[in-house]
Amino acid sequence: MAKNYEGILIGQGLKFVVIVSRFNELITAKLLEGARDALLRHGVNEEDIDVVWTPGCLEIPLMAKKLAEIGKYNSVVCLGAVIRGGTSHSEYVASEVNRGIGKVSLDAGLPVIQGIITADTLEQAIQREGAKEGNKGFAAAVSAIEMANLLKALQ
Ligand code: INI
Repeated sequence: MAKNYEGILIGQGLKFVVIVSRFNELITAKLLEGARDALLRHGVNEEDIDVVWTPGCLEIPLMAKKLAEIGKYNSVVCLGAVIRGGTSHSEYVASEVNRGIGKVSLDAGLPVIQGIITADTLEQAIQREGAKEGNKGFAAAVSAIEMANLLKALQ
């Protein structure tokens, strides 16, 4: 019979770092709140959560790479907000940050979780940080716990 592997949603004993972008801080501060809430409510100890702020989303992949290399964390959670109406190079920012986070995760062999909101308008972004569509920071943190435990289960 096939054996199923799943990541449990118990965070006790796991260490996380949340990278959060200051750009669009109105939104990203709420994503951070959601991520912290999820980690704490799933049993992660307060002292096992580090938070690192970057100027914008574009700086997140490098920071994620450096933090993954330290070897201290079970997962890195990346939070940011790209609002298309914001500046002309928002498309570039969105695609680079997604590509970068994916690459860091594969290179490091560590769950580096993408919690970047992309939205056409500020209003749409607000929906995604807790108003109607749930908080993407919360969801990203839950994925981080699940993936960290799944990797442990497979080791
Ligand atoms: N950074 C973001 O986090 N979100 C954005 O929407 C955004 N836009 O649209 O420009 C943005 N730009 C800044 C970028 O991340 C860098 O911090 C900046 O280019 C300096 O490298």
